[in-house]
Amino acid sequence: MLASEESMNQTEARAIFEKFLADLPRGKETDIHILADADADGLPAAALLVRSLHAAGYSRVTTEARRKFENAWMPEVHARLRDRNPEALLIVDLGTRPDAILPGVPTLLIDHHAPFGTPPGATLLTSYGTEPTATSGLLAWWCAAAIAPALAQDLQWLAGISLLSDLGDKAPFPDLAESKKRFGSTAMRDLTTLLNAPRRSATGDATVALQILLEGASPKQILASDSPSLHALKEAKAEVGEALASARKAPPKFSSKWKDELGADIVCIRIDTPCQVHPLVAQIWKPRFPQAVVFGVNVGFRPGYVHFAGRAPKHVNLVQFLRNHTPNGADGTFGGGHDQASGGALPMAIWNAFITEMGFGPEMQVLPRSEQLPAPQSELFAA
Ligand SMILES: [Mn+2]
Repeated sequence: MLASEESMNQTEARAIFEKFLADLPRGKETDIHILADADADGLPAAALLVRSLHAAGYSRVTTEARRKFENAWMPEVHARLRDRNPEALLIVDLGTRPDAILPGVPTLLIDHHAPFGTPPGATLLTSYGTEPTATSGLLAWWCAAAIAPALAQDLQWLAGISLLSDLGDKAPFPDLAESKKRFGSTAMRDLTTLLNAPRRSATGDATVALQILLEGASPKQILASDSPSLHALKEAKAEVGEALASARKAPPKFSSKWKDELGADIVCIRIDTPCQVHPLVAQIWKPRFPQAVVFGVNVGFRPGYVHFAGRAPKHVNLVQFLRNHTPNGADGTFGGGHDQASGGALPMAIWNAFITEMGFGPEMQVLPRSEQLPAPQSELFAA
């Protein structure tokens, strides 16, 4: 939709959003459903959209967070969405692909990831290809400001959290510094960490995190609330912390096979946990191998699958490399994300072929659980 030399700015974003709303089949009575990513960018984006739409008089707006393993192009997800019988759909921070979601239902995708295409008939509001690249939360804040400006001012912290979560403390948007000043940088950071915990936990259910953002007045108010929801976030954070502590002990393995094409060595760290800590593992090891592509490889995240998350140095385009090497049988998420932060999920057999192709040996092969050899006996009991 946008040529790369154009820049997605607030004016364009609000024009796209206002046009989408103006075309809704039943105006402010339209049943609108929002499916958002479960992280601290997608969740604030969903909260901003719901709260501003309500404030603007759209009374029939609901939202949910993506569940573990889900994306917006799975038949199970489509079936669940269809059950709600929405008259309009917003798909937020979940990437964009050329395949239909709910055919015939007006759909707006708000996103900033490397696109694969746009579903037929859908509207795409993306900041991808513009520098700096606005997060989904910031795009949603621009949309909110178009229809409920006073509320958007009060909720600027939601945009700030999305910037902190996706782009870090140095995100080149004035909204971050401004919201830190208004709402407290420590409170914003602490809340960001808590919001990101449930989707990384073994259940991956971020419903509570979303609920908190649909109701909360500010980060400080939320953190002081002592509510069961806040305790649930703290428990998730402790669970993820434990999983990460053991995952970070795994040793790195190396391959130089694709150095010419990729411009970097590949480093794999293999872990085995139901928690979504493989992206964190890649991030933790990245400073140790600043010139390499680092993959956090999780063989225990989803039964029968291997999930991996890569982090690449600035001169490497990991999206392009992965799309060039997408194995047959991969789903449409392989090589999504950002140029320096991409990955995928593969059924075990396909993973084994893929990682051999990447130049790794038996240390990265996986076997179905039932075929795994018993653990070697300890020295003590050896004959
Ligand atoms: Mn995002």
